[in-house]
Amino acid sequence: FRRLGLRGMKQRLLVVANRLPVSANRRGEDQWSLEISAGGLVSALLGVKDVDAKWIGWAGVNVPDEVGQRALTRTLAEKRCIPVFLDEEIVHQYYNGYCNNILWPLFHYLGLPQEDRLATTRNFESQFNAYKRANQMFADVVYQNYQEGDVIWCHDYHLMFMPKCLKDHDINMKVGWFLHTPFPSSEIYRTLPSRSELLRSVLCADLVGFHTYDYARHFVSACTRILGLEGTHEGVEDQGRLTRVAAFPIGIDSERFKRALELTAVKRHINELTHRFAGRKVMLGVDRLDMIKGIPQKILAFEKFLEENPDWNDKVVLLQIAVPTRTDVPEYQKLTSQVHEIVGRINGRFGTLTAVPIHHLDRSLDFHALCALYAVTDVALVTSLRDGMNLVSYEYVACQGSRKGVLILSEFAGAAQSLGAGAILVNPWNITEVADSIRHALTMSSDEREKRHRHNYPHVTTHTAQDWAETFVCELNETVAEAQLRTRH
Ligand code: ADQ
Repeated sequence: FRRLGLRGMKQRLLVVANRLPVSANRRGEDQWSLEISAGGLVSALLGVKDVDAKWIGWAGVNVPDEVGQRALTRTLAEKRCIPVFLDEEIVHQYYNGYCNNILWPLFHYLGLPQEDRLATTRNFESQFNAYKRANQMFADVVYQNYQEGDVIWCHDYHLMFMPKCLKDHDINMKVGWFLHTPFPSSEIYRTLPSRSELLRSVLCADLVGFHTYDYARHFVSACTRILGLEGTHEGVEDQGRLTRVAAFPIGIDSERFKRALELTAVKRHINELTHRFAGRKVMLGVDRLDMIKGIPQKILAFEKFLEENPDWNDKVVLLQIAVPTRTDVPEYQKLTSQVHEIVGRINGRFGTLTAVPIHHLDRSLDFHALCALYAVTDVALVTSLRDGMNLVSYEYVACQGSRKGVLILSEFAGAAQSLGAGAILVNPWNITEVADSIRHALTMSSDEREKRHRHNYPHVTTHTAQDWAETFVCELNETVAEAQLRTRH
């Protein structure tokens, strides 16, 4: 039944996420151009085929005028996207404030903001109110587009208040909510002032999903400890109503990567890169420039490796591709300068007139360039301090069909649970351990690389994004059907 999935299904799926999978740029009063945006959720859902799905979300721009809003709505409709229009003030309070300044660091174990603690405490209530208002605005757009029987799939920490908004409107809506970040231990979560209200809202969903069993367990224990509810092996029970809670590890569209590697343009790019880095081993990091990705820690570990292994100095290069995000936030600006400073120092220290050990790019790469880079990489370094899953590790493995390169992977990324046996797992805070792992990876025998690859490659190519979405939606349908049966009896 599950494998029947969404194919051929008449049922419509409304995917609701903070951001639409495109960025909109205004070209004239009523002219817009669209660009696919980088990001984990986008990559995952792009891999889902044969689904009658529509996206509802914010297009990432302020459009105060009606002409512009109507034109953008029309342009987005061609991509099956429906915009939610948020003004600058609400974006500031809801998105920059509550989502990115409070929930994001908290869910990644960085705690509530430390600096300017009083200002945060003072602003907290107005930001939480803006968060609820914004969630209500997303829900309003869902009501306008909802048809009976639709499945509504809400995504991520931006929309924790949506299940309540939707069920208050119509208790019969089928509502699922999936979290792309970790759900932290209840000891961390309970510091959040709005902890109970958010949990109660999420529990209004029929199905609540996480990347790993651990995150699901943390969520259930938060409900038990904070709300005093009963956790069962199926989920959380409140006065006879069950909210199903389960793990649905995300995947990628591995075929898309494999196909890209067959293209002439990509093969040419691979040849150019191979030529460019001839005689050196290539190490690669691809991350959004975010504190959770552990980029400074990774570069410091690489420095330690160079320090302790002078014979490798001009035989290895680290390519770090970091796409800037949240560039208007001072902490992110600080992180960018910190990374630049460390890279500059290391290149000054270990570079020669003809080569530097680190190439750092602050930008996004197009898909084909990314595939070519993955293909020529001997060692990928994923050193997130915390990460819901981490799709870069999956993408790297998918492009290693012939090279069988080594993945060094943080034990604090959700991916460690699925790719742990094939990767070298590290504690990213332990720079010595990461430096040792770099040496191990660079000198690994082909037998060992082959063995590790044999573990990870089948996993990445069979647990795809499409499976993930199909499993979630089928489970949601089943959960609702079972609940209806229970109420009838
Ligand atoms: P992200 O934090 O965005 O996603 P990740 O899972 O690594 O992290 O996905 C990033 C995506 O963006 C990948 O598809 C990657 O190829 C792309 N990308 C990153 N840097 C890029 C660059 N410089 N150029 C081009 N493309 C780039 C969130 C969670 C993750 C979770 C995903 C999916 O934080 O933990 O795995 O959602 O649920």
